[in-house]
Amino acid sequence: MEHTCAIIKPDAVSAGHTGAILQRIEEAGFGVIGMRLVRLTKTEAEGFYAVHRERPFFDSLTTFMSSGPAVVLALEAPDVIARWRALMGATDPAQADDGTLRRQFGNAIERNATHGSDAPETAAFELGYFFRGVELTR
Ligand code: 3AN
Repeated sequence: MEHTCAIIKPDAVSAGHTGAILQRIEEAGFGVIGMRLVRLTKTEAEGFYAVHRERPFFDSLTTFMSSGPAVVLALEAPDVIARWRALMGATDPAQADDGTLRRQFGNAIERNATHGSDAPETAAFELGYFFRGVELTR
């Protein structure tokens, strides 16, 4: 079994796509073992995206991620890191394949509806960031 941290970003939550995205997650067969509605502070968003601190879009990205409620999920399934990233599609919604979440719900490379961890190490960091001290089980 593998775990990943998925986020329904503020653009998708405010547009009313939370339910549709959760339905796609359930249809994919991923176990939802943690779920929180969070309103990140700018500082919390900066901590979450610390690996991108030197990127030119860091300030804009963390401002966006702290602009409204987001839904953070802990997902469990075999190979879920790659499978969730496949369901999301490419980072830029304009480049994402038809049928992917970012194609359907994303607006721009920054406002791209969803997040997913990119490796087991980042999944562990990100799940610890949002579910520290919480037992995650089915
Ligand atoms: P992914 O989320 O697909 O792994 P990363 O890790 O390269 O993509 O980027 C993290 C987040 O930073 C993306 N989800 C996106 O919101 C934002 N981002 C990436 N590239 C850009 C860019 N060129 N301009 C603005 N925001 C970006």
